[in-house]
Amino acid sequence: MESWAGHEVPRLPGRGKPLALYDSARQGVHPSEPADAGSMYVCGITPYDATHLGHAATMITFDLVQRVWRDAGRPVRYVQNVTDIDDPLLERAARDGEDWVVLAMRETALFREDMEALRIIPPEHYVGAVESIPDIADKVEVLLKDGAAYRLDDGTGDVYFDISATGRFGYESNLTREQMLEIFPERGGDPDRAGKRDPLDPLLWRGAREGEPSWPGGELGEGRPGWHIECAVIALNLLGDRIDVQGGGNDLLFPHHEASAAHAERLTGQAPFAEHYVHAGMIGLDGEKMSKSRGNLVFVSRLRADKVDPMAIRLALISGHYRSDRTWTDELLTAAQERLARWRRAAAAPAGPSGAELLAGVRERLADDLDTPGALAVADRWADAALSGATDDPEAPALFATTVDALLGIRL
Ligand code: 5CA
Ligand code: ZN
Repeated sequence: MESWAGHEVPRLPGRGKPLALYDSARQGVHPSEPADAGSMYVCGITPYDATHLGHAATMITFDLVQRVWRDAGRPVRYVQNVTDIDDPLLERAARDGEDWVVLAMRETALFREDMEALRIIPPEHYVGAVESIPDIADKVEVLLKDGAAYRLDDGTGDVYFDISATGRFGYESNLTREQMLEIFPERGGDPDRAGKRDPLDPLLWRGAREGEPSWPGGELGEGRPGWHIECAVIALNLLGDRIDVQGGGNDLLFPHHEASAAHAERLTGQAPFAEHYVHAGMIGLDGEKMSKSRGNLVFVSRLRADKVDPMAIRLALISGHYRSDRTWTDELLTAAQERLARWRRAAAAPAGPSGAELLAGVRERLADDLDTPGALAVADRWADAALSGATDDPEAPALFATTVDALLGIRL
């Protein structure tokens, strides 16, 4: 699938620090120092509605990972998916009397535009579920033959993964079985489906149904893939058996990332699938998670249509730490607009305090689990001093602009 257009990322003098990131599996901050290129897989949109600020915040988080890795001298291999076939897409298309393919194409096109406006560095591979179906079907067949999956004998052709197949199910989310059983049905799982070995076993392949799209699945028969196997297979095919970062919002901690890790680990015989499982906090509105199903959404495209500078949206979203669940408010946006204007004035000042110290400070904060509030505080201090007439370094305003462009994605 086509990705979006990138922007040039300016090079900074010297080299950034190695990135330490919080890993949900180990429940702590650990160095992420890929030996060669850093490999990252990020769970992308299910395109049944426009990009909202929650999606944007998650995409910005992983954009920062990419920027910090690059600045530390690591090339990056980055893959993102589009879940362009799944129940929510079909349900929305049916509700609106629209062709699901047209809906998916339109919303994916809008997402690309939003990503470009927000200056998100595009993934090397942007991959749809539909185009991956032959590969996914192959891998489901392997799991079936291997005894890690089973077909229900109710004539539907549905295939499930046996969560006991890796012997370590649960290590990624660190949830108790009770917690898993509670969350599973809220996030697309079907614990009560008759004939499953374990209520938590996730769907790998859904046999064809009347009135639903389906594709040839070889020995599996006609059908369509389950959600978790989609991400496992796309990541394995394009990034290899082990990846540095598996990313997404914290709504994917369980079951999505737990199940895709288990699928990948059983297929490769290696664990863990990802060195770091990185989860961005949920952006909410009026105290509730922003989600398509709740309908409490602020769309990036709406703000852009209202002539809000995408750089202010970006600044507002990174003013909180990526891991914390946080709320979008008008005040947050106003504060970001004011900060952006102040930074622009400071970048146009004739001189400022030491540019080298500013750069070192921003690098230091970002390398510490992407501490953007800390990085913004460093930049604010520099900007305030430049605006109060500090004259130490005439090169500093230019370096300030390059620093926030390269490391924070904020073009002044
Ligand atoms: N297609 C699947 C992932 S394979 C999916 O979750 N799609 S999504 O459209 O619901 O979300 C796209 C990305 O945005 C995911 O990484 C998800 O975790 C993240 N996300 C969804 N809602 C929010 C929110 N309110 N705040 C922050 N991130 C969010
Ligand atoms: Zn995913």
